[in-house]
Amino acid sequence: MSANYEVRGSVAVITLNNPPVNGLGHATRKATAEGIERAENDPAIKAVVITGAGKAFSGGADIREFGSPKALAEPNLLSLIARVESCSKPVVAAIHSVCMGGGLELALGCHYRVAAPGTKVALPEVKLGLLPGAGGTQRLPRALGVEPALNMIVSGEPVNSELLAQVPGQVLFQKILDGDLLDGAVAFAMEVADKRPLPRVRDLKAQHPEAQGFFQFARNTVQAMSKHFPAPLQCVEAVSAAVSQRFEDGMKAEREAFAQLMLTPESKALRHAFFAERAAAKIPDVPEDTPLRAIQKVAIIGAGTMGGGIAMNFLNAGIPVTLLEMKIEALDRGIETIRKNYEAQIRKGKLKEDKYAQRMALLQGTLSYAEIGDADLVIEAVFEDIGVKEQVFRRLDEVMKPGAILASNTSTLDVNKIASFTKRPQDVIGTHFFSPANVMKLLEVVRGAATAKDVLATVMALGKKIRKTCVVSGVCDGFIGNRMIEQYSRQAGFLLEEGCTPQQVDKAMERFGFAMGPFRMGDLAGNDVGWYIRKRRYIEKPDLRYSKTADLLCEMGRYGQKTGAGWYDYQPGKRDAIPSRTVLEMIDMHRSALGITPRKISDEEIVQRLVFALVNEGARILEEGIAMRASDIDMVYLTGYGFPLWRGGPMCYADTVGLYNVVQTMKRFARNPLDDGKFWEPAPLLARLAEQGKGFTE
Ligand code: T1G
Repeated sequence: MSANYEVRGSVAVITLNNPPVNGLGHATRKATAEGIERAENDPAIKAVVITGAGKAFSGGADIREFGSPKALAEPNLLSLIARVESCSKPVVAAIHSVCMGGGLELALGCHYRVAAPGTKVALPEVKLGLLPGAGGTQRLPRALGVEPALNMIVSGEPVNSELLAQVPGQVLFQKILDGDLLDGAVAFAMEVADKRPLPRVRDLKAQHPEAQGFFQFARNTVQAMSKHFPAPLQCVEAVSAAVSQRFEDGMKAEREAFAQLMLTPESKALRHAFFAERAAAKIPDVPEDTPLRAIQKVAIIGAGTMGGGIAMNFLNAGIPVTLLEMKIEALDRGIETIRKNYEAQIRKGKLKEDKYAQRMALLQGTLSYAEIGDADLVIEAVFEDIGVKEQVFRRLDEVMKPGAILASNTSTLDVNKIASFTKRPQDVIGTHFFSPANVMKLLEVVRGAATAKDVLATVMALGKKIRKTCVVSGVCDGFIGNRMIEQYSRQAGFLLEEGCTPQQVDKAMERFGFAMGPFRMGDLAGNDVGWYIRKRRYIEKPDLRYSKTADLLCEMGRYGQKTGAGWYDYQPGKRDAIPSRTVLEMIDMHRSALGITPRKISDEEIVQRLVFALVNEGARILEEGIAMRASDIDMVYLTGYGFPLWRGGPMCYADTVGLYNVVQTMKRFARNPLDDGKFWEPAPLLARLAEQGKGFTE
């Protein structure tokens, strides 16, 4: 698939045609350049229109070509755009739906641009750790103005074509065309067919009245963002070159910056994350055209924090929800919490009153199972105890209509066991939401041994509809995320015993890029959650060593923010974590009881012990088939646990470090006299890949 050529009267129409989003791959670039050549050499042709087939004008350079010779094969994007711009006949870009990255840069090389209303326009390269590398940083400031152009380039966010067309002095869009875009574009092309000289964006001046001050302000603004990856600052410098240098020199500066950024680990990680998110939606043994079950009504059992948050996801997507509780006080409290959440969003200007009313109108409460029998999907969000789950699922099996999907929000329990409480295990699945459920993007979709393929496909599609990143997990204790975080938490506890303070560990992890270190995270989620799981673990796996510090903390009633004290102290009603003398004394006493003399531990060791603990358990999860691919594990950590996006997730990060180096470092940790000699045993898959010099995500 590449680009089609047709003639309408005296206008040649070149249609980019590379599904799904007309990525400007080599074949497409070549066919487009040939189309320009053909139109230029045909005396009957007076003008050219370039448009896109299907759902986009173009999603930009074909990122699947990145790193392959195809990306630079002539005509590369730069030479194609130069060819369009040098055409002796007017070239009009007819833009609809999506026009991004290299797609917009191609349009900027055209002499004119017309767009359909609602077209989303963006230069999102910065989100891939890059900058626009085909003239975007030089042409957009000339076409749109320096400030709006820089905002678009540094944010990477899409903007509506109508909005851009209103920018004073802009020449990005000559027309916003209602009706048939191609007809309108051909008519416009005929209108300008004889106009000369042909307007080239590159001939314009990019100007800003106080350029020096403006760019210094811009550098300061992006400084924080650029702390972890260089792209945002490079974007500012490239746009600054558009103002201070000749076009050719600015293009050269852009090209050099692009080439450098392409090689950075951060850009590789961000591109990995981009594809990882899309790969996670694919289930090898479930065809993409699997018929889905209709989900018109959802019921949720339990109106607590999780149940209420889960309900909001469906209300936000316009799906009616019935919330079921056992007692009216709990039900009222649950509905009131949802109301308060929405009202807070209204106060922050994130939600309009009419939308709030629409959503609340879709919510019903009930105390009776009889009233939820007609729901297409029911999600249980009750106490994390298998006995309670059994009662609920036996009841659901009695009342739910045939074909209803029965989902559990369990965070660790055995979904197969839960399915066995029903006569319809094929309709049972796990939907593990992360707290706060209406905010966190991650949804672990837990596939039971009996879960039907259409049930899995339906829940995955529904998850996308409620704007979640769905990752399929097999059944094991903790699924993917919590199973790995348990090893991460074990190491965090050992670090305390060996000499660290909670704040030292948290700061090290936050400097690495985590949204929150393990101890602040525990105080937020509730330290009693882990305590409950460890009590179960001590019985199930008595030989598994844990630091006692977390238990001692809970025995002091320090569950975290919800009790006003945890690993840290908190002022009443505040969330600022204050280092706690009480906790430090507890840790000191515990070290003395163990006969441990605390030692100085580097940030590097802290990060390696916590992240490699994740990696090693992730390798086991991969090997057991609990996760379908390493990049799925990365998606879990990027969207559910605050792992830094520009490091691509734990498995991608391990590849960046090199698995050989990871294993060697683990062997060094295993020599720690305080280590139990088992923790750092490399997972067989990790050891094998390291031996072979391979990575998880290649
Ligand atoms: N190249 C190749 N494939 C792409 C693609 C691209 N640019 N964008 C999306 N896809 C694939 C995606 O992997 C998925 O494939 C399918 O299209 C649907 O995607 C020189 C160098 C365009 C807004 O960063 O933001 O130009 O999984 O599920 O929700 O300066 O895709 O189905 O096989 O996201 O409708 C800059 C990235 C490139 C745009 C459509 N462009 N894409 O969203 O569908 S760098 C981008 C998006 C560049 C130049 C530089 C979105 C979308 P599959 P989807 P969607």
